[in-house]
Amino acid sequence: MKLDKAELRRVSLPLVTPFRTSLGTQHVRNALVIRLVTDAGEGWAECVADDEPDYSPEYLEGAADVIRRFLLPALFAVEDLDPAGVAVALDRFRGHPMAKAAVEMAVLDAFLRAKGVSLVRYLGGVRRSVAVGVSVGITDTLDQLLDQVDKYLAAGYARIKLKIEPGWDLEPVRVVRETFGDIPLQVDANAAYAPGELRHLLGLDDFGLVLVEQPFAPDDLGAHARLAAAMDTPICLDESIHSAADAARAIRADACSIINIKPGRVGGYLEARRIHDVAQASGVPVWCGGMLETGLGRAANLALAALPGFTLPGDISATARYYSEDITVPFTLSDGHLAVPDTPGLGVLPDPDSLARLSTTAEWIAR
Ligand code: OSB
Ligand code: MG
Repeated sequence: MKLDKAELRRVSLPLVTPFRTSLGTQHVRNALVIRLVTDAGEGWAECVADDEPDYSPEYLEGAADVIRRFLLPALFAVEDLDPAGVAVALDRFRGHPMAKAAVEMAVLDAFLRAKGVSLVRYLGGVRRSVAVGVSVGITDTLDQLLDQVDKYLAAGYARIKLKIEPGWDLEPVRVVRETFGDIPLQVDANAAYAPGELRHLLGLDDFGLVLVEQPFAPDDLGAHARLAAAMDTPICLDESIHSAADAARAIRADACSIINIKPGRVGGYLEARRIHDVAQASGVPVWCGGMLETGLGRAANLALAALPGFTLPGDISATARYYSEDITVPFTLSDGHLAVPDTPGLGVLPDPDSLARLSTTAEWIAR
């Protein structure tokens, strides 16, 4: 396969509910959509880098720049491009996993579409639908939190994740647990705690949580290992894991017993699968995290979550939880599950009208 040109497009999708985490509050999802034109057909992808470098060092305009300036030119130079060749061609550039993941995803889509193979089949998925959860942001009041959780449980979500931060942790968890009883419940701190707050976090052990996600700084495996040794609730890492090698190190250090896999954070779906494999070999359950994806990323995440080691519900909610209009057809919840797309490539395409309506800029980059 040979790459001819690429379109980089910014889309802007208003969120139906503002999403507040320990990192900040988001009202709109601005995303980068990539369309590759190859001699075998087109491929689509989105880059999950956000407006600001807070969750990770990457941000949307930086990702657009590195894609335009370095990643696409390196791929234009490859004579016979295939999905595994993307990481090889981009290996000399350090960092930028979300930007690399996006171009790899577009190559995967073009390649698999041309071959008539679905992403779920290519990755080795074993499920036709996957149980999914919902990530509930920090709210101004406990009543607002209970209203949101109530609505999501009524919709059928298979588990609830509460965003926490210092000052919004034990009390909201206690109230949700007391109000809704024995539901699958977990929390995510997005690295908001200092190592000295370990004893305070042990208070979460009273609530029978599925897991505590990323309480401490991404580079502090030691603090996570100390908490894991002291706590009954399993520790899950998100921001700390950038590769299969990181996953192996974290497992060996007893810093986590569960891993959140986000393809963007780890440089793509192929590295995501390697993390799945490493975790599975160690008996560590994994689940698919979310970055408020458009329908393109949602489709691909569903394919990943169909792999056998994804035994916990992911942050892959129905479209209506995020957006009133998406660039693809909406994904709808059925009995707490989303169907895994099984047509060639990602299994979805942007709707031209929605894409045009939601786009703010578009540029072509030629070889
Ligand atoms: O830590 O999981 C996270 C969104 C942006 C950045 C980080 C995170 C999240 C989410 C969103 O929790 C989950 C979703 O897409 O539904
Ligand atoms: Mg997280």
